[in-house]
Amino acid sequence: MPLQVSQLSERPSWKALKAHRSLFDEKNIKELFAEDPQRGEKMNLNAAGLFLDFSKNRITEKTLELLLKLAEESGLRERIDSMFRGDKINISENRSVLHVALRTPKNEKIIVDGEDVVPKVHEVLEKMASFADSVRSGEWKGYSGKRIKNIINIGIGGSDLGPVMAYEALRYYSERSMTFRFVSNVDSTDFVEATRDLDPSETLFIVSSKTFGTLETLNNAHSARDWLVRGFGDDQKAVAKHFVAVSTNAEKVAAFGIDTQNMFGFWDWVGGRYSMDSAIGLSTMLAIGPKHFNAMLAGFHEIDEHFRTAPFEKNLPVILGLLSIWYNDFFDAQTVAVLPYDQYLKRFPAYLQQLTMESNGKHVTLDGKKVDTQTGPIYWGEPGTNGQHSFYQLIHQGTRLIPCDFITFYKSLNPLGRHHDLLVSNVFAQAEALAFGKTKEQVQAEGTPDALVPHRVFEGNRPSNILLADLLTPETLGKLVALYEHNVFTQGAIWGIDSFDQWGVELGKILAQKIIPELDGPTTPILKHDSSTNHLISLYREKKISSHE
Ligand code: G6Q
Repeated sequence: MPLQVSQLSERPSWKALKAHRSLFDEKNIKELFAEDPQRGEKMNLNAAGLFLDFSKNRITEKTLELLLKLAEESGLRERIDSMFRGDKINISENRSVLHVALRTPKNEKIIVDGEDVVPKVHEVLEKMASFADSVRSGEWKGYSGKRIKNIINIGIGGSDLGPVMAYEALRYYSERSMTFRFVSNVDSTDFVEATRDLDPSETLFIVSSKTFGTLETLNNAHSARDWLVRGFGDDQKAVAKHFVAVSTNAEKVAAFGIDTQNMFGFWDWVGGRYSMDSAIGLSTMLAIGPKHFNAMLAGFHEIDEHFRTAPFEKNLPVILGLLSIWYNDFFDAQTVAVLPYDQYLKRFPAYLQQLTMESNGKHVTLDGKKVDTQTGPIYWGEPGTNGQHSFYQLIHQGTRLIPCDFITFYKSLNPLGRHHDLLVSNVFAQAEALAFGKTKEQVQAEGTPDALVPHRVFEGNRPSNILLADLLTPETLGKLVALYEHNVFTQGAIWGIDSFDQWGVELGKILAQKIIPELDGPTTPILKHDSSTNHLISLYREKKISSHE
């Protein structure tokens, strides 16, 4: 039986890990490699087409054993089974957490509230595919009979980051005769810049919003409708051919004026940040076509099955999750850097920021008690090699510990001369330098003047993982995303938190609603905020009025 979730620091394995951690005050990664010459060949995993080298970590076999024990004591197995069974594990919203159902093959069943959800998933996928085919082939025409050339996804947070990331990641496979843009920010600049060079008669908007009540998305959607209708001489009938919606809320979609025939649904058991493979991925399917989209789903499913069935010691997401816990909770590492060495993955760190930090940025356990350990680390990163010429300095020689995940591929989608070898050599070199550093003796041997030696010493002992796959395909992208989804799940299960709610986002949505009329109302409002907020509101009104005079 798992212990009470609030007693994490009391678990025997946690205490044992705490004691075991002192070993690494004396022993660094270099010494660990010296002790076992085969370490680099042993500490890796190869599953579902992904290869993970985790040998350059501050761990021994004993560490792994204790971390795996922690996973067991924390009831991880039971939590995984609960998720796949469709139990309502998002307890603060009383919802199932079933993004895994979005990629479940047709012949399998997942029952939620007495109903098999798998046929519903495939029904929507088929509707998306026939729509995508008709737009891509030119069969679906705009109101004036022109072919649709531009797709604009309007959404924010989970209804934007996944689609943007996937479009960028899979651009190689995209229909190059079409233009794809993403509008998310309520800052009008976002919408204006996205549409400034487009012809409304060739443009299709996808309004993506789970709730269809999000301020940013609805405002952008209204501006989009005005822009479109203006382009058709104020003919409102044009909307039907140029707007589709992705939502769980048919009523609000209809109220906005989009025919629910042109709506693609999903369900409350799909969290926003876990929705890029639901109908929220409609822009992705329009870009890459149904066949590639299905390959992406197959990639997701392969990792789902691996996560569900592989023993923990061979389970990629479990090992990655445990390593994060190790540094976050036992070494006070506050962040994890994700460093994709593939230009197409340039938005992957931004996508992961939401996935990881919205999921595990929690301060109470499932039973509502304050956590007694640290929870979610800060995820951040940039594609390589660019980061090497900026922030890597701090990772190499700063005072903070920043575990890194390097991601790269054996092959390039755009082979060109020596570029790919140079790219990959940088991954290997960075990880090597981080782990092994450069000693005082090595620096001196290079003839460095004494005064400069300390500046040129690299302590090393900086941990990293290297994740390798064959080629960035839709299938591989699905695998990578599922890998991090379940890594996040593993961490959340150990901390005993609800990784699937987001009350912090909800608060922001409510607070802004209160201030809007105070900024744009015709009469001076009576302000009842703190003195700073009151002053800022008054100042803004004053400047706004004076700039209009
Ligand atoms: C994700 C969050 C959040 C959400 C956005 C958009 O998990 O819930 O980022 O996706 O706030 O919400 P809508 O899709 O409802 O517009």
